[in-house]
Amino acid sequence: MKQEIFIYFIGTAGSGKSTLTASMQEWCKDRGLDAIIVNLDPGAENLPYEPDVDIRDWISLREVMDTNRLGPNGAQIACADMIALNTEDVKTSINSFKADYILLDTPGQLELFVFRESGKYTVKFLSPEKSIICYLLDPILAKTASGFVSQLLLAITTNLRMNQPQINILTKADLLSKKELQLIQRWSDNADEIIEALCNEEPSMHREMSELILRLIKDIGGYTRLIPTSKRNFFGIEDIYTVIQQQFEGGEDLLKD
Ligand SMILES: Nc1nc2c(ncn2[C@@H]2O[C@H](COP(=O)(O)OP(=O)(O)O)[C@@H](O)[C@H]2O)c(=O)[nH]1
Ligand SMILES: [Mg+2]
Repeated sequence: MKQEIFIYFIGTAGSGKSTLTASMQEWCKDRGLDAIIVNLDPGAENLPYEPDVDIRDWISLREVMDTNRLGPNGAQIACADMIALNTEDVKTSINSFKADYILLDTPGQLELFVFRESGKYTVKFLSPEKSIICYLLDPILAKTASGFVSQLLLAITTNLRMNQPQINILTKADLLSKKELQLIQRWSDNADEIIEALCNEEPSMHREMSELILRLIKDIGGYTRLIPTSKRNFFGIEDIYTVIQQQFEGGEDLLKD
């Protein structure tokens, strides 16, 4: 019996979605795990992998621009909405592979998938029970306390919109010094530290306001330890795999055979 776990990679533009999708498939293949990649970005260019299922087979950004006389931004939005119109075909194509893990790379701009109805609809339609979101935090945007907190708020917004189990991941760990990585991990562990850091960074910010924001994050459950990853040496991929297995405990761990 195939597990058919749907794993979505979501994050701001350039956060490393396509790269992590590619690394995860390679990591799975090296261990004999059956993972396919679905590209859900109609505007994707130069992907670092060969998609098994590709939304660009049904939707062409260039065609939408030409036919509707839209600029690239308008066309991206139209294309994102069109994903929902093609879910039936995408599902049929995915099912034909009978894979255990379906890795889905989402559109470059997070808002195209998270804020519009089409993304939510697609996730529900493809697999209402066995979907998990990997939310990617870009360390370049998370080095300062206020940057880190705004990234966490985006992660929560994604959780609120998609309403699926979610893992928060800190990508590109190789771009951080050991000290910077430890600091971000401490922030993700300890609300008091981040409040302190916020107040030091922005003395004009009311302590009360930062405490309220942090309490909101904590209460909603977005305050979980981040999993750091890097495209170098598959760093962190095993940790992601372990959390996914724990999430769907009913499924057997295919590595334990
Ligand atoms: N140093 C480093 N660069 C990375 C890593 N992951 C992604 N990148 C780079 O970040 C840029 C954006 O990555 P991409 O996967 O296209 O991001 P996407 O827009 O979220 O799909 C590319 O130049 C990648 O090579 C990483 O772990 N380490
Ligand atoms: Mg991408």
